[in-house]
Amino acid sequence: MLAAEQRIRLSRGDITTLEVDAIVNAANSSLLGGGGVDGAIHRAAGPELLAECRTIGGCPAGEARLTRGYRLPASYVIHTVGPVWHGGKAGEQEKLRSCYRSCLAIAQSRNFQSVAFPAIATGIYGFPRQQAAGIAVATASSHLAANEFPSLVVFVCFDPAMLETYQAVLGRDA
Ligand code: AR6
Repeated sequence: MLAAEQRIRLSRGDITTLEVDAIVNAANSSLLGGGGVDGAIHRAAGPELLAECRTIGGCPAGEARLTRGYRLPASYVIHTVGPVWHGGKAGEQEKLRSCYRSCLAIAQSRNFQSVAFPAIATGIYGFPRQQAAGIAVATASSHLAANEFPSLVVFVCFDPAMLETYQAVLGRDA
């Protein structure tokens, strides 16, 4: 097993194009779709994804739920619900940590090799980017140090500024 650091990769672009075992969706608690990455994932996966999401009955912030990937190149989607940013004194950091932990626990329990994450909560939900990237990397590193799966975590950055933020947090380029 590679060291935790070597099992983290950065990628720039659209998460819906990635051929991984699972991509993570930054959903809302209804799990019935929305804007941002959630909208892109539902568009690319097709209406079967929404149909499966309807059977789940929602998901509280900080937790995660698994569905199939349908028309996506990824086999599965792990839907998680980030915290809405209210200034940082309402438990937002712990909720975001819990999102990453919950998704990674599903990946471990299903023996997934590769899981790709968007920057959960940093768009419409307004979580500060640098703090969110720090939580993402720290939570993934501690999971990877203690677990065999996933073998690889990919952090997908939708824009160049987000890529720079993750590069700074990781102290390397890719
Ligand atoms: N691939 C990768 N990253 C993306 C993509 C994409 N195709 N599209 C956007 N991002 P957001 P949130 C980045 O707003 O803040 C939805 O309506 C984006 O640049 O998608 O958790 C849900 O239904 C940002 O860095 O999610 C919820 O109501 C990151 O993904 C709400 O938005 C997350 O931005 C969730 O808000």
